[in-house]
This record gives sequence, C-alpha cells and structure tokens, in this order.
Amino acid sequence: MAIIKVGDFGDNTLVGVKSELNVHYGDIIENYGGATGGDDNLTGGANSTNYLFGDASEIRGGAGAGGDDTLTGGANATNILYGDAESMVGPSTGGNDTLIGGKGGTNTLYGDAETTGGPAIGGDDRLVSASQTTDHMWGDFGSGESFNLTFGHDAFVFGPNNGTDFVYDFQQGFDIFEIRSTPLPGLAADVIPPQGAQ
Ligand SMILES: [Ca+2]
Ligand SMILES: [Ca+2]
Ligand SMILES: [Ca+2]
Ligand SMILES: [Ca+2]
Repeated sequence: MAIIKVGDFGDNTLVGVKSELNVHYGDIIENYGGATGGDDNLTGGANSTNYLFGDASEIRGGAGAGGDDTLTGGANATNILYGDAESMVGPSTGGNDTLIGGKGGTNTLYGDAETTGGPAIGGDDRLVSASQTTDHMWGDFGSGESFNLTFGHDAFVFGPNNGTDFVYDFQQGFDIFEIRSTPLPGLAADVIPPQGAQ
C-alpha cells in the first residue's frame, strides 16, 4: 500500500517512511488551474520505492508553473524524482529545482517532467548524482516528442566514485557538468568513469 502525501500551494516539507512505497506531491496531485507551486522539500524513505513530484503529477495549461523544490532520494531505495511533474502540458513552466539522488539504490531524475505536450518551458535545475549509485538523469524532459519546448540551463553534479550514471539530454551551451572532488586530486578526469564502467 502506498503512503501518499500531498502538500498545498505553500511551501511544504514531506518526509517518506522507510520500507514503504512513498508517493509525494509538493503542491497538488493535478494542477489544471494555472497556479504556481510552492517551494517544497521532499525526502524519500530508506529501503523504499519513492515517487517524489516537486509539484504535481501533471501541470496542464493555464500558465501553470512549478515551484523551486528540493527533492532528495532515500538511501538504498528506488527513487523516481520529478522536479515539477510527471507530465507538463503547455503552456506550463518548470521551476528551478534541486534533485539529489539517494545512495545505494537506483535514481531516476527528471529536472522538469518525464513527458510533455505543447509549449512547455524547462526550469534551471540542479541534478546531483549519488556516490556509488546508478543515476539516470534528464535535465528537462524525458520525452522530446513535443513541439515548442524551451529548455532550461541545468547542472549535472558528480562527486568521486559516482557510480554508473547516464545523462540523456546534455545540451552544449545550456547545461554544465559540475565535478566535485575532495580531496582535490588535481585532475577532474578521474572522477567521471566512462558510461557503463564502475
Ligand atoms: Ca507546496
Ligand atoms: Ca518544481
Ligand atoms: Ca524543474
Ligand atoms: Ca531543466
């Protein structure tokens, strides 16, 4: 049984329960009214499956906009993080979100939405890879089948031993890779292994 938590259009903090199926919506399940979401803090539970929606499952039309949210996956969990929504149907605008993978499981991070329709606008998101963990990362939208999309300026952040990570929509001139390494090895090149390598 899923533990479903839904915030409101203010700023909310939602925390997942461990060893559960957590489904959290920062603002509302479906935003069809053109409202702007709050700035929420969502955290998944450990040893869980966590679906974290920074704003809603769907933001549809009416100039609806996502807030600037912080989503953190649970440890040793299957984390699916949507900075704004699973689906954004235009006109709608994604917020500037921070998505942080949880260590030890699998993370799927969408800075804005998994699917889109119409003139959706991506926000400027920050996606942080978890160490020793597989991360699948989209800065804006998982599907590119839509038209009139506007992409955000996203940052993909990696530390040492970041595991096997996949970045699906890196856009030169828009997005950046940020390499974090302590202690400084002097070379960033040994921080990111090739795709598919440990
Ligand atoms: Ca909220
Ligand atoms: Ca958001
Ligand atoms: Ca976003
Ligand atoms: Ca984005």
